[in-house]
Amino acid sequence: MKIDILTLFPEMFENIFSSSIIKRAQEEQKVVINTINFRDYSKDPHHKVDDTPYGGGDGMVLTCQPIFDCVEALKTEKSKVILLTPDGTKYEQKLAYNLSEEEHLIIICGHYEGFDERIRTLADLELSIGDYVLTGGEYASLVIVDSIVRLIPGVIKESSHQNESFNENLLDYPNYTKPREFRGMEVPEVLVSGDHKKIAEYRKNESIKKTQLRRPDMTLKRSDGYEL
Ligand code: 6GU
Repeated sequence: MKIDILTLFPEMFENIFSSSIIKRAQEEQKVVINTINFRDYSKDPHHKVDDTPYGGGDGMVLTCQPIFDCVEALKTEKSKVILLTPDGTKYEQKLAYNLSEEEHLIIICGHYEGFDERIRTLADLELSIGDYVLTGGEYASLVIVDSIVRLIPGVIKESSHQNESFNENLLDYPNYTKPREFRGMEVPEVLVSGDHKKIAEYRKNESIKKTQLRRPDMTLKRSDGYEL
């Protein structure tokens, strides 16, 4: 998979993409991630990328030309163009799975007070990561890229995905490791019983209980009729 991120602040990505699992995924050629400063595509003599809003008001608005030229330079028939904006569709795990199967993602990070509305016509998908306002799409793109890259086959052990939160619209079950007792807190007996059927049952029940308690909204989304 190739991911091109259009941003005015490529330096914001450097440390994160050269650490941990994302670093390894790139080293193992599971993903190629480029950050592209769309200011380099500005035809303005001063490389301007924004201007004052028509109709007046505070702040500056990203202009069409640099972003259109940049996307058009990178795009092929196989590309999916994603625009990051607080008014986009809310990003969720299911979409992370779908996007992890794409060949080429072009991700546009909005910034400043906003962007020219016509930039939306470039996008196949407009995404937000939640109901709060960030200073720019850079943070959102880091979240989205991380959640996609970890799902690319071979990046992390496939079995790690089986029981994680949001699969089957359930939150993850509780995990314990050694020691068996810590400051009076004991590991549940069933987990040391060696009875794999009982353990699986316990984990499923704990997942269901936790989901009902913490995320009753998720219980509305189950498609299998499974009652929580
Ligand atoms: Cl994608 N961008 C910005 N600026 N703020 C956000 C967001 C995106 N998602 C949630 N808040």
